[in-house]
Formats: sequence, C-alpha cells, structure tokens
Amino acid sequence: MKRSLAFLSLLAILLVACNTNPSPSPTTMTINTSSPEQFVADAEKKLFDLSLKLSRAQWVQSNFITEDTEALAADANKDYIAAVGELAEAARKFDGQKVSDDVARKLKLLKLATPLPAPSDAKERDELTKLAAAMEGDYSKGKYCPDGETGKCFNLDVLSETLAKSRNADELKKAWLGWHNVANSHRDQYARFVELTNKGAKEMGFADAGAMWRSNYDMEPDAFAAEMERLWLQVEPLYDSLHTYARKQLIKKYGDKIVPATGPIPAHLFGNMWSQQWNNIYDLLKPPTGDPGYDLTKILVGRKTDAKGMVKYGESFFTSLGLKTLPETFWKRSLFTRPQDREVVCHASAWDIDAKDDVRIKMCINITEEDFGVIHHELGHNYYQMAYQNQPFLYQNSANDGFHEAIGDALALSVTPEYLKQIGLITNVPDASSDLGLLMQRALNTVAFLPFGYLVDQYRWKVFSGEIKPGDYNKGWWELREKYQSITPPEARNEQNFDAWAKYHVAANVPYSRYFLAAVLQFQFHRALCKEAGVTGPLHRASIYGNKAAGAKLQKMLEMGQSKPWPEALKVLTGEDKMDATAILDYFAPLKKWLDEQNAK
Ligand code: X8Z
Ligand code: ZN
Repeated sequence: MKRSLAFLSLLAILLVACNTNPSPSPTTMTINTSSPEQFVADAEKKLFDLSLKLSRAQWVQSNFITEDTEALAADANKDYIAAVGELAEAARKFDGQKVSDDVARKLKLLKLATPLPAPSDAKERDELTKLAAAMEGDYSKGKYCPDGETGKCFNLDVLSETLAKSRNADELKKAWLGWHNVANSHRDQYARFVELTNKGAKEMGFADAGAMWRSNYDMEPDAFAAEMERLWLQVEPLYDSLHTYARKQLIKKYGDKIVPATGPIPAHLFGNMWSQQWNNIYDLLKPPTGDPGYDLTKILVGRKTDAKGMVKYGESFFTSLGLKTLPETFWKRSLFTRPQDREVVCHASAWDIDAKDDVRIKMCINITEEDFGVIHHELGHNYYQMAYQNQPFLYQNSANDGFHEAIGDALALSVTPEYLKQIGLITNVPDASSDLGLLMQRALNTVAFLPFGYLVDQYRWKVFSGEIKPGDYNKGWWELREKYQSITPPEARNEQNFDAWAKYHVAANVPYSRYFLAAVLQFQFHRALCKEAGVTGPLHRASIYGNKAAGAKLQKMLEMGQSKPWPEALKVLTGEDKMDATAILDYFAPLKKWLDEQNAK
C-alpha cells in the first residue's frame, strides 16, 4: 500500500505562509501546547489537512510522472514531514508529564507518522523530499535498452515476463542483468538520501532511521529485531526443504553447470526478478502426482476477463463476508492498466485519499493467477482503510504494518478449488490426491518469500546504522541474499552495481519487514477465520467465502485501526496475543513431509 497516509503530527494552528519558489519551510506553524489533549487534537487536524494535500499530489505524480508532478509531490511531502518534525519537537514539552494512555499513545505515534523523518534544516528537507520523489520516479521509468537509448527498450513489465516465462538460461540472465543495471547509477543519490534520513531520525531522538522504523511495533526496537529473528528461525527449516527440492528440479532443467550441487543457486532461474516468489516456475517444481489439473490464468484469459472483471472477483469475496461494496469513486478513480501514453508508477498500491471513502488502487493488471492474488491483497488494504475511517487521525492505520499487508492475503488463502467452483470458474473440484500440487503452488508464493521478506530490512537497518557503508552497498546486499535466500547473482557483480536499488521498496523507501510479518500473520488470520466460520478439514482446503460470522469478526479488528497495541487487535481476531509461525508450519506440514522424503532420496 502507499504508506498509508496516516501521518501524524501535532498540533496546532499552523499558518503556512504563502509560498512561492523556493517554498519556505512550514516553520511558520503556530503550535498550541496549552494542554496535551489540545495539542494532540490540533496536531491531528493539521496532519490530516497536510496528508490530504500530500496524497493528492502523490496520486497525480504516480499516475503521471513528469518533472513537474515530482516537484509538486516533493513539495507536499516536505510540508508534511516538516509538520511531523515540528510537532514531534513541540511534543517534548509533555515529556515526563502524566497524560492519559490515549494521549501518550498518540504522542508516540506522532513521531512515527512518516517513514521519512525530516531534518529540521529547510534546505536539507527540501533536498530529501526531492531525492525521494526522484528515486521513485526513476525506478518507475527504468528501462533496459540493449542497443542504447535510441534502440528498443524494455521496461520492468516486459523483463519480468521474460523472467516468468523463458526457460532459456541465457535469455533469463540477460533480462535479469538488464533490469539490475538500471540501478547502477543510483548509489550516490541513495547514500545522500540515507544521510539526510538519518539526520531527521536522530533529531527526533532515534539512533538512526532503521531504529525509528523498528520502533513502530509497540515494543523496543531491539525487541522487535529479536521477534523477527524468532519468527524466521521458526520457518527457516521449511524454506530449506523447499530450496533443496528446487535445486534438484533446477539441475534437471538447466544442468549442473548452471545450477551447482551445493551452495547458492543463481538468482535468474526462479521466475521472478528478485527470486522472491517462485510461483512462475511451478511447472518445474510440481509434484509428479497431485497437480490440481486446472490453470487459473488460462481460465481467466479464456473467458476474456478484463482488468475490471478481475477486480470485481476480488470485491465480491469481501462483500460475501458482509463487508460493503466499493464506492462508485473507486471504480472511476482507480488505475487498472498501464497507460501507453505516459509514465506511471506501476508497482501495485492501494490508496486512501481522504480518510473516508475515496479509496483507490493503482495497478497495471495482467490477466494472471498471480495478479488475481495481488488484487485481493490490494483490496485488503482498501477495506482496512474504510473500516478504520472513524478512528481519530493518528489511529487510522493498521494494528502494525504487517496487519495491513496480511488482510487481503489471508482472504486469498480462501481462493480454493471449492471456491472457484462456487463462483463458476472451474467445474470439477480436484480430489484430495491434488493436495500436494495445491500446497506447492501456495508454498512457491509464501514460503519462498520468507527469507526475502526478512532480509530487505536487515539490509536497510545495516545501511542506516552505517554497518554497511556506501562503498559496500552491493557486497552487503549479496551477503544477505546468500545467507537467507541461498541465491547468488547470475554472474559476478561489483561495487559498480547497486542491486538492492533494483527493488521498488528500496528505491521508494517503503519499509519491508511488514511483508515478512504478513507472511506469518496471514496464516494465523486464516486459521482463526476458518474456526469462526466453523469450517473443518485441512486449512489449505478451507474457504471462508460467504461466511458472515467470519466477516464480522474480521471487521471488528479492522475497525480498531491502530488505536490499541497490536497484540490486543490480534486477540480480537485470533484469541492469541503473539505472532506465531505454527499456523504456516501446520498449513504446509504435508508438503514439508513430502519435500523431505524427496530430498532424502
Ligand atoms: O509491494 C507489495 C504489494 C503492495 S503493498 C504489491 N508486495 C511486496 C512486493 O511486491 O515486493 C506484496 C508482496 C511483497
Ligand atoms: Zn500491500
């Protein structure tokens, strides 16, 4: 989702002087600190006003990338993050004062209202927001031009399709290198960005920007890092089993000259630009027996489903649970397909423009099973946003950011063969002998993702803390890729390259731990929702489609937003107050057993 524009800030009546070029900082803001309650109320009002301007400017920028829209978005962001910084500074007045739990929570959330902490120096703030807008724009416009700028160029969509479909190792390598080399020229820009972001974080009292990001989980930053590690250690053996089996199958396909018998596997062979989800190579990894016998992509294409039709399938899942239909404006204002006449940010996102019902998605939809899932993911964000709209501004966010990412994915776990039959997309439900194939398909999406979900912020935490220095940006990245994913680049890379930047969330400064948490949480949510729905049998066959009781329970948690520490929200839905990987482990237990048998052979 677009960093859910639940920014904070505090307070008060601020008067922004009229700005011409270059725009002055909003240090003209007047802050009413007469009482903590008044301060928080004013801050929420101020931040809401600025966030509305920011989301409109960012929406236009992302839908129409030009120098001008980038400048407008950078400007709006500058005003917003400046307000956050100034409000956070003013809030120090209440340090050590006795305030209600509610005010204390809001004062804390105020500081965390943006992943981009602002330096107090106006020129530096200006530079930082310009860098941020330029990096997202440059990433989105990125192209591989094998014959130079005047020849034919390929964007990420096209290169990703090659990664997904080609089974020619040379072709795969070319597409992989083509995209990753787009990032080569961005190291200095990113290093400066890190410097300025850290400066902002330090001024707010955090050790660095990574520590600031880790502070958003209702626990100390170190405790959160330990929590991530605990969950990773729970799931690591499952990933290892899948990786070992993948090696065996990839050797069969590409030979042991390309795929080594031990050690990390070349990254270009997994069907995905970042080797983060492996569903596109299901054909190479499918169990010899147990294929479900249908191909959802082929069915959707065969029925001439268009992008809007794809989104309609997603919406009807949510409404079957008793949730409301998407507003008329969603259909009018969303972007569903890549426009041919202009540059846009195609990385899928869900938006909440006005903290009411003006929700939208922006996505360049392909008619594929993969995007069928992504649509549920994005709508999960929109339904969360609509559910918490009556919360005060500082609580208009998910319990923690992993919850926001997990909702749509949890519902997509209910897209089972039984469900597809109910909605008329298939005619026969494959019997239990297909379970291995179904589990493999899911595992290639979620189990394969786990180490990547974990390492992206391991990387940025080290970059922000200075443990990985600009001169080692690529080395540091590949050490983590090798350690956690056990993959290696298709050919030797060096410090002329900056491969981490070839991932959207690095270039666009979106924190990533949320996706690792979501990979764990979605199974916990699914287990709890199925229990509420009274659905019995194995969880990979269970669907809550049409179950109003499950929908009501879900809605109850969504409506809480970020008003309470996340364990309380988790308890409302699941009865549990800890994030726990046993749900994902139980879900995949039959596959793990089978993989280990194959791997032992
Ligand atoms: O960025 C996303 C969503 C938007 S919040 C499409 N995801 C991560 C990614 O693409 O890297 C979903 C899975 C992980
Ligand atoms: Zn998302």
